[in-house]
Amino acid sequence: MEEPINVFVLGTAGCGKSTLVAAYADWMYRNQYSTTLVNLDPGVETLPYEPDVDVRDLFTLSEVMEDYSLGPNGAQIVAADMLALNAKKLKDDISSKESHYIIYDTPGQLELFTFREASKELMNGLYPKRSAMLYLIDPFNAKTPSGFISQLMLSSLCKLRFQIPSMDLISKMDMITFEDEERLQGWIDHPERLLDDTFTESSQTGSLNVELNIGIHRALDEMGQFGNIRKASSVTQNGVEEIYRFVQMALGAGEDLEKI
Ligand SMILES: Nc1nc2c(ncn2[C@@H]2O[C@H](COP(=O)(O)OP(=O)(O)O)[C@@H](O)[C@H]2O)c(=O)[nH]1
Ligand SMILES: [Mg+2]
Repeated sequence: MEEPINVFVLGTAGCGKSTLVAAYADWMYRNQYSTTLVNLDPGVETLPYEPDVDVRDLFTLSEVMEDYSLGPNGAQIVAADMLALNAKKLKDDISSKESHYIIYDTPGQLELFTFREASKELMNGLYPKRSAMLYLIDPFNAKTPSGFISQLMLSSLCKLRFQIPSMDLISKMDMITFEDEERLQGWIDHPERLLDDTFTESSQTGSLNVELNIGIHRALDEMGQFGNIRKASSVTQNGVEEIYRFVQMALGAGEDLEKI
């Protein structure tokens, strides 16, 4: 069997990863594409979908806390490393499902997944050549220019770390006001407006660092960060089909998967 397509959903805590996995899976099922859902978050209590492969069957965060006498922060670091050590086991479980499409829900703490070597090892131990990622931007963390820029920079760091095709997606679109949506779209369509607003925002704090603002803006622009931002809602499912199209194109998988 050809290697399956793998989609990793990344983003800061609470940005809507697990909910998007549920919405995406729902869309896939309705279109009769076979899909395997993988939960990589050992600390999550309840999920809005039924995982087919679940890291919590191997270990949970509370077990790690107890076994190693650690608090939640220390346990999360150990858990991130344990995830990589279990890459082979996870891959065996995933491949036993014989699905063409795998969606991964990643741990709540983005920095643990992105900045530790273990996560790269995990990804490399799975299907690195057939993997893409979705970086979710929580619109409530992107209300100010510096908030939005921070999200774009985190997304760039994820791209730098994993070096796989990536799509930025503003989540929870059904929750934001028309004004907030207009402002965000204005920044996406006219990045120079974002730079102007950054100056206004920083000057209000009395510590305007012109070089820093211009340098970061230029770097994001040169990386093409502004040209590739989409919007979605897991409640209305608007934007979900676009994710599927993006992944198919990005991984050279053609227009459509085989139906079940
Ligand atoms: N209205 C609405 N709520 C959402 C959406 N996506 C996530 N949420 C809510 O945001 C909260 C955090 O979502 P969750 O998926 O657990 O975030 P995670 O920590 O990134 O996995 C939950 O209360 C979700 O119900 C969305 O598209 N629309
Ligand atoms: Mg989650």
